[in-house]
Amino acid sequence: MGIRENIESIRAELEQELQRLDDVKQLEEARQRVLGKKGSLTALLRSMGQLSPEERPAAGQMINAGRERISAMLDERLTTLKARERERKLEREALDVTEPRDLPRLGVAHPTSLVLDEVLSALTGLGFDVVEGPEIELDHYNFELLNLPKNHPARDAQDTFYVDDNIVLRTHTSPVQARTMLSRKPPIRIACPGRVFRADEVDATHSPVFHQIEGLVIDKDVNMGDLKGTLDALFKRLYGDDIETRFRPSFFPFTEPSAEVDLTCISCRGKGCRMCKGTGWIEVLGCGMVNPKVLTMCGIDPNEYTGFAFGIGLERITMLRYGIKDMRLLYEGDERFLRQFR
Ligand code: 2NL
Repeated sequence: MGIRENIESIRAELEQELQRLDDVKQLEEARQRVLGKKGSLTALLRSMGQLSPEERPAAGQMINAGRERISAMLDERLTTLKARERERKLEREALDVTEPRDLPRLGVAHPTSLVLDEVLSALTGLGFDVVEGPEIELDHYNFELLNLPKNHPARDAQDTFYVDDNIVLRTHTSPVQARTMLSRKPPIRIACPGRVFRADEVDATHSPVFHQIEGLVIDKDVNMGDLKGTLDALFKRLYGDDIETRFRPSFFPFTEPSAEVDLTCISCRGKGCRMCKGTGWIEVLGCGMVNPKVLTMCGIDPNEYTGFAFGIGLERITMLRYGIKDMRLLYEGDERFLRQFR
């Protein structure tokens, strides 16, 4: 058999083999069998030694041309196999990102926060600014400026957490308002939410840490009617247009006159139920006209300006809003309770 036929039969055999084999590894083995050190085409090249010097150049050219054709054929097949392997790998490793999984456990807003947000958005809707201040407060701002002088019973260590002689955990958010009166000029319209502290034992209606929102309005000719109108508007926004407020006389050292405010019972809407003990009314806050002594101490002339203030216990209205019977539920962080407010 001549060299040409020899090359052709190697090529034809390889061509058939390439069609059968279907991975890169097999292809590289086939390449070695033909073009490798001990490959059939390499053997053919070596056998040229037996040819006469005149025959060698033509034979060498033929073998090299054959080598190039075979090499190109191998490379073409290699490209096809690589693409196929890549396709198979992608298929194998495919990940269905739409497959449903268990949902992550999400936290929820605390019911007290939900009510705080509602009240604050109602108050800001009425033109109030939100102002915050320190929880650890000077006696001066917490008591003195609010007409609770030294030896006043509210200052007793039984009711107040003292840090030292002059520093207390604030017992209300009023010191934020006192600071604001000292730093801003009227008109003032502010809502002051925050954490407050009283040395109380824990029970179903008391906690040593609780939350308040106080409101303060100072301007020319502000009167008790403005106070009533503001609170009416606030609670109608919160609970509906059929909700009314009722004032009863009361006493606070920082307001004069002072009132306790009842709200149409939001559980029975005034008809009388267990929650309102059949009266149709529920007590929700205390308020009054800012005591002129307080205005004076806070740098505001009571002959030029008057004002009203009110204080809401946030836990109390949260309990009313959701029918929660025991305040401790609001502090314990029990998921079974909190989940219900999702
Ligand atoms: C309540 C009712 C109240 C105030 C808070 C206040 C603040 C300033 C001046 C005058 Cl700076 N008053 N706040 C007024 C009336 C009632 O809270 O039941 N507190 C425990």
